[in-house]
Amino acid sequence: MILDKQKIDSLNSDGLTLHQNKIQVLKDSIPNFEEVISKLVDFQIAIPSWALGTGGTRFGRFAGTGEPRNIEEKLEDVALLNDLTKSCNSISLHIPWDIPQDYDALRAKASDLGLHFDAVNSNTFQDQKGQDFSYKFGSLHHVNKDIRQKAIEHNIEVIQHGDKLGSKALSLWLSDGSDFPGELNFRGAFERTLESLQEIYKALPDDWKFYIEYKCFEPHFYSTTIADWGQSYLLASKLGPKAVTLVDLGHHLPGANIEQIVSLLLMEDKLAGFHFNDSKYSDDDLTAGSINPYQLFLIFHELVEGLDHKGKRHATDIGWMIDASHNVKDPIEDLLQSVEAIKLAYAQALIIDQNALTGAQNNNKVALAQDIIQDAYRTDVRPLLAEARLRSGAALSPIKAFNSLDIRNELVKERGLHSVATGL
Ligand SMILES: [Mn+2]
Repeated sequence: MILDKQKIDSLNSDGLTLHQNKIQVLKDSIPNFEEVISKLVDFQIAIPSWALGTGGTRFGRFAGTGEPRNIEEKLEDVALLNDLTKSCNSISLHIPWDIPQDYDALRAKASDLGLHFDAVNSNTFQDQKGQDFSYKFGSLHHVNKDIRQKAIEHNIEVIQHGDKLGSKALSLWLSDGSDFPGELNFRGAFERTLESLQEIYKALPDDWKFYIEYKCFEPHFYSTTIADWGQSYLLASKLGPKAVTLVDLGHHLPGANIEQIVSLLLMEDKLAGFHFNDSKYSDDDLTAGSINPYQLFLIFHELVEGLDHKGKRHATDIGWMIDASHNVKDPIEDLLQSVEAIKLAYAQALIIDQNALTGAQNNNKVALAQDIIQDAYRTDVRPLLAEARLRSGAALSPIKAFNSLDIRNELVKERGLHSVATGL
């Protein structure tokens, strides 16, 4: 399904007067208004192929309708999201779920839809049908060299798929770990993992990055071989400059100060980027900003300050991606909410009075420092996002447009009620 631009324009004209009234107030009060709008226009968030279908839990999955049946339809869903927001112009593929048949045709289709390919993801956290070996006791850290070799080869194959599509990063989340004390020699597991990663690193093209994700627990319950940012950072440091640490917001123990982690990784040029989601208890994979939007804002505050300090480009020098699972929402609506929440946090961070904040910090004015950042957080910046969308030809209100254009029903007409997206 391709969205008719005229329909979006006509919906936008209905809400234009109200929008113009709201934006005027912000124009008068934000000194760097035009700069903020242009940064919001540039800022794009990658959509993972696995988020386009309904997710589930280990207890079950309640299927959605009209889900994308193949990689081409996944691209079309991302294009829909992008036409509504002009904020997500790339897709992140997961191998082996998304193995392309014809690379040139897929690249051409993506380019026709105004999309490109973000990081490619490998998968050694489950066994595939017909596989004559098992990752039950791990992959890159496995005690058996032959199984480690299979996992290394899989990652190299993922690089090759990505290279043919124009991706520039391999994203690795290793589920390897142990469930019971005594099961695993931690040092041995770490050393074997490093050795395996070194083999994969050698296969990376020169202009690629190697994103190393960490996670504190799950699927294993006693230990994870890359459990926290320290362990990921240690591996990334030993591997070399292409290897960097990926922060998935749901992969921390409760109460972790993620914004501080982000600040220090950025300082060391070791921050790969993000998997955005939100959580109440652990790795809940909920819509970004749905539980703790203030934390998201504090993370963006460190990002904006740290990227500016380094002279880096906000939009392109870090990998921005959503990693969520929607068990009860329409995946497209959920992704629209995530994109909105991420960009709201970014916009709030962009309007912080940095000079005033530095002054307050240097004079130990604690209450003033808090007031300065909360003044930005409590500003309603939704019209800034709407203005950025309007200027890019997207919808003033993407979720309203999704519903009034009856997009899910149109997709059901094309794909059927019972189509199921691969990957979940
Ligand atoms: Mn993730």
